[in-house]
Amino acid sequence: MKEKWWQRSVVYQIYPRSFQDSNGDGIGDLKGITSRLEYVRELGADTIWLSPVYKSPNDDNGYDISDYQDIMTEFGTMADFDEMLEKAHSLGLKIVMDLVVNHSSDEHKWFIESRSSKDNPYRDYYIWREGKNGGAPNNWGSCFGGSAWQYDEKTDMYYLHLFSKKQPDLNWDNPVVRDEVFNMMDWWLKKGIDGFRMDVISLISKPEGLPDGKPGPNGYGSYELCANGPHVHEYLREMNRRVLSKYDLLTVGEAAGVTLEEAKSYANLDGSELSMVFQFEHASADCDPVLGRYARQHKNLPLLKEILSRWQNGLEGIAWNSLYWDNHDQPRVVSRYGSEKPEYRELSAKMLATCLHMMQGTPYVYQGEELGMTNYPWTSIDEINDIESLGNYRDFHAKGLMTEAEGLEMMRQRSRDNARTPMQWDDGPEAGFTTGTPWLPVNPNHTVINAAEQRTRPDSVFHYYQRLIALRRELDVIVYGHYELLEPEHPALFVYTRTLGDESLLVVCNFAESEQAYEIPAAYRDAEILIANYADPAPAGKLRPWESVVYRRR
Ligand code: TEU
Ligand code: CA
Repeated sequence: MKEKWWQRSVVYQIYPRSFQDSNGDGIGDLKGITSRLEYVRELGADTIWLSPVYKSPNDDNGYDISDYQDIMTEFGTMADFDEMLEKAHSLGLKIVMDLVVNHSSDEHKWFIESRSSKDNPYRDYYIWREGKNGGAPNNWGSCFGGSAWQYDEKTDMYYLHLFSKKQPDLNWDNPVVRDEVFNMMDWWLKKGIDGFRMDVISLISKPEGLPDGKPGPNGYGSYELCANGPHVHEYLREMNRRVLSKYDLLTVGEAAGVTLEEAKSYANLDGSELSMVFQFEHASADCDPVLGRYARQHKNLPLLKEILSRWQNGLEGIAWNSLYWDNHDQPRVVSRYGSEKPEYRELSAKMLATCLHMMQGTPYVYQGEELGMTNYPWTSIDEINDIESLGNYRDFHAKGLMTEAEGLEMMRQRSRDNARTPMQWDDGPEAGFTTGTPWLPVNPNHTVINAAEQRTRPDSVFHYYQRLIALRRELDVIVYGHYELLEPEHPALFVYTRTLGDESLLVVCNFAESEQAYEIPAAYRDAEILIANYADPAPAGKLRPWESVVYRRR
């Protein structure tokens, strides 16, 4: 099969609000991004995924869009966007835009029309239902806490919002909605962008009759039946036929609730739907079994290995994987699976990078991950801005399931704001992110973790990522090699091989702060070391804290 460009790519995700401010208002912007494109090039990523930059009242930081063909006031103008795109292309960087079309903002003109009367032509752009037994049409809870239904007095009906009440869900069963979305996508593609990351695309097709869901701890029912709903593949194939297939794009569907079987359709190599999906199984491997994501972390390495390995083996030759630890919704991986201790922070960041970047699929690096940035030391829930962790905390707190102290600990471990504190460019005031007051505080550790310092130090996390990215360009075995997990039950070691013809890699990662006894398989004893996170060669018979080594045999 002919290689698609995105099969060898490494994508760098930019969360514009927190990347680089250019005018001192404390909010990152397009001109700021343009000024930092060389940095992304230097790292070696070839594609940028840009979180939403569209017009938005910012109830959910741009994931609530009020005009899909305009730019958020705080981020600049369409001319700024065009300039950024042109410069990116001139540097050989592709730009993938976020596409948020499961819902719009309630301030979008479609919704303003829709809510104005029952017979408005835009009424069926959204999902309106009569109340039931004096309450909401069903028991679904919103992802951000509370009910998924908002009562609207004007027409005495409820509208559905799986996220905030300022994010009403679009009605994809209406063919006119699909026309609107596809035309808008085409408009951006004609501008020359290189693909889309599709926000919660797995949720666009709602189940027939909108049945009640299994009640969760907060008292609301789950809307899980919306995931991979009845027509989702039909709609994506239509999108593919009418829009995507006319261009050479990277498309990645954010697919909450996706299973391996479903992914074989979404991300099939036949190109009928999308290039790949973001699955959530491995990102949920450390969640609380009862309260879910917004509770204390429960690490379980054998489970994490089982999930990632199942996806590696399950999609091989059929569909394509995405690979990620961090994004704007996840806590920082160093704090999550590595160590924040000064003596181990960089070792663990490099080990985690090795473990992911040696797998099959397209790796995504989230801004600051390449520096080993960490979670923020929040001291009060009042400091949190993130609508999701706050909403979930409120529900649990109201039900007596979480004290305020537990809530604060949860925020430190899990809040999305850990990923959203400003990018740490240097050790100066506000880490070089802004000359004003940043919208979220800069992590005090920017005096030791910052890009300026790491760019000049050869053994930094930054340079380690740079090498991993370069290796993927050089070695087919990293792109295509068959994956096999070794030591599945080992509680601390993540060990696997990649094999392509006569060439093979052995990847050994120690996920613990303690030394682990380990004899490498005989076949690799004389193998060359491709990359390792300790300066001196791996000692025989053991792995040191957070050590990772990749052996190469030919
Ligand atoms: O995220 C969807 C989503 O389901 C996550 O918020 C989810 O709750 C969590 O990450 C996994 O358990 C997307 C965007 O990435 C997010 O920033 C938006 O807030 C959300 O959609 C709504 O647009
Ligand atoms: Ca700004």
